[in-house]
Amino acid sequence: MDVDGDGLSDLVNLFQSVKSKKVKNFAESWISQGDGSFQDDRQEKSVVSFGEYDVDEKSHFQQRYMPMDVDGDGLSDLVHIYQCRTKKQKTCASISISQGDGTFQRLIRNPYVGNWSDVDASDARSYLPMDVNADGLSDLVEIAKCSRDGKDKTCAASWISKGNRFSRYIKDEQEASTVGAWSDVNASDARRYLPMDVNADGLSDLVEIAKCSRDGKDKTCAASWISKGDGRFSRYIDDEQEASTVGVWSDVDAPNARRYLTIDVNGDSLPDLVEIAKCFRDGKDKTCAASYISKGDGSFIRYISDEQIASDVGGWSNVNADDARRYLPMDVNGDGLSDLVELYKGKLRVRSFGKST
Ligand SMILES: [Ca+2]
Ligand SMILES: [Ca+2]
Ligand SMILES: [Ca+2]
Ligand SMILES: [Ca+2]
Repeated sequence: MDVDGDGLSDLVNLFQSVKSKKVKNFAESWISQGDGSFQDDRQEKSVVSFGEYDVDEKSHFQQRYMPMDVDGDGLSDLVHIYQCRTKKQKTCASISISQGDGTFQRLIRNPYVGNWSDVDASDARSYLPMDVNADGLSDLVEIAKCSRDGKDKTCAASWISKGNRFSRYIKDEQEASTVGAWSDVNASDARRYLPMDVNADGLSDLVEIAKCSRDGKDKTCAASWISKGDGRFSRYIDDEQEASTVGVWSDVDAPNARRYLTIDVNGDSLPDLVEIAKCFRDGKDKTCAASYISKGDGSFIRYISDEQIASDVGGWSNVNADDARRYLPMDVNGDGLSDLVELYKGKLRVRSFGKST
């Protein structure tokens, strides 16, 4: 996220501290220097406090923060998603607007953005920050279990940013769009959704990453759900379009679970999919990145050829281990191409990725 609006992606560290039975949330900004390094150069201002909870209140570990530009000024704001205090059956979203100096101004209104489901429940809902109507204000898309024609499905409902609040598109009764079958969130075949503008029309779409079967083998498939600009999503071309294969399958809860990032690898302005998976190089376990290029029609193809060897992007650590490596796509040097930032054991390393030379 860009904290200070200089076009370089910065890092924000969110953490909690417990004191006298109170849990406090903090945000600490690390500003990108454009050379791959990050500096905590806001001194005492860099740590900002957000909300306070009783330690006994179950909801304190049920909350999430999302970086997104709610008011469209180019500075990433923070949205806090949590169980509403009074209406316990609802999910609330409170907005903290970035002031551009590493601090955030929390807005008073806490509008609800859908029903509540416990974060650790099998039908936990998730929220994705994305601009579904291309007005420059980042919206929230709620991914939740729904029922259609007697079957469990995954539905996406849009909550449109008005700059200082979110409102359900058109009206509360608008039916949420179906974006695939349902799989329990904590199941080994849980599906994941990535926001990305697949067809480059400025409206952010959804890519569904799910287990599929091809020639009798388990694979990972990517299916595109295109934003219509009115809060709805529809399957590219038609429901029969076959989802693209984007690697073999590994269980989502396995130590070698593969991860997917959206990065424009070939610089054609269409975001592509990068698969992060365990690989074996020179007798060692490594982390590899393989690219699947978006064709702009909802499909993805393996870069160059199936035989292309995936790039090694660092050592391997199990995904569910304490020292798990994390990879973040972000434009560190402002050249418009995403770089891959590897976070591990308190260290940080930047690898340039894609077509930049
Ligand atoms: Ca903003
Ligand atoms: Ca929007
Ligand atoms: Ca689009
Ligand atoms: Ca591309």
